[in-house]
Amino acid sequence: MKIHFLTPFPKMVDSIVSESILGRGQSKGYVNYNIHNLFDYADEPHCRIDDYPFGGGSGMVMKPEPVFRAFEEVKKSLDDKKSLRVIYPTPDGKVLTQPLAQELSVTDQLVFINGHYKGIDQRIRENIVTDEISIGDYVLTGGELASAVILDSVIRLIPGVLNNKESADTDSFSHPLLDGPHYTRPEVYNGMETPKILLSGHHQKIDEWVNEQRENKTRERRPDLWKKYISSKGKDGVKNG
Ligand code: 6GU
Repeated sequence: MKIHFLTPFPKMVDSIVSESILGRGQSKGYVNYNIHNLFDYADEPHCRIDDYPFGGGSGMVMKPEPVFRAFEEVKKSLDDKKSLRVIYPTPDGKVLTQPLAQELSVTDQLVFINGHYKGIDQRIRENIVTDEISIGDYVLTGGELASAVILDSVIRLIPGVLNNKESADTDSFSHPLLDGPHYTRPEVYNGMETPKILLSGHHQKIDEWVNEQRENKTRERRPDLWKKYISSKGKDGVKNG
């Protein structure tokens, strides 16, 4: 997978993609990151990438020229026979979900456009961007951290990036219930015990216990997921569909 970032903060993006699983994805050869500094595509002598909004209002808007020019440069290295998604992280986008991460993880080429200030000129959104994605209902100052969240959710799904022990297929959200509790050695730590059932060796009983824990947690914390779960199971008298 080839990944490009257009950003006013290239060092921030570099530090994110160089470490951890994202960095490993590149060193193992599954992905390739290319970071483009938007200031390199701004007009001399002031090299401004933002300006006041037409029509007034607070906050600055990112100018179209640096982004269109940087995208033209990126296009030279894109393969138009391969799939491409151009992502603009924004709080007014559609919310990132596991199915969307899965969809993006099978794309050959991704471009992230990182906005700042009040946002980016609408013409960029209409002519370059294919996916406007939010990572939740709260506000961040810039797109870099949101891009990192989206990217992390995508890269870990590429086969080979995670090893078996980190495997993605038992995650919450690849399952209709939230994940349950986990314990490891020591069996008792400072008087805090591991539930006896987990040490019993009765696999069926353990599965039942874990499922009950997951159901309780989901019912308490995520009524939205719980509702979907019971209706798909026809539980509590609620029928399918
Ligand atoms: Cl994707 N970007 C910014 N700047 N803020 C956000 C967001 C994205 N998602 C939630 N808040």
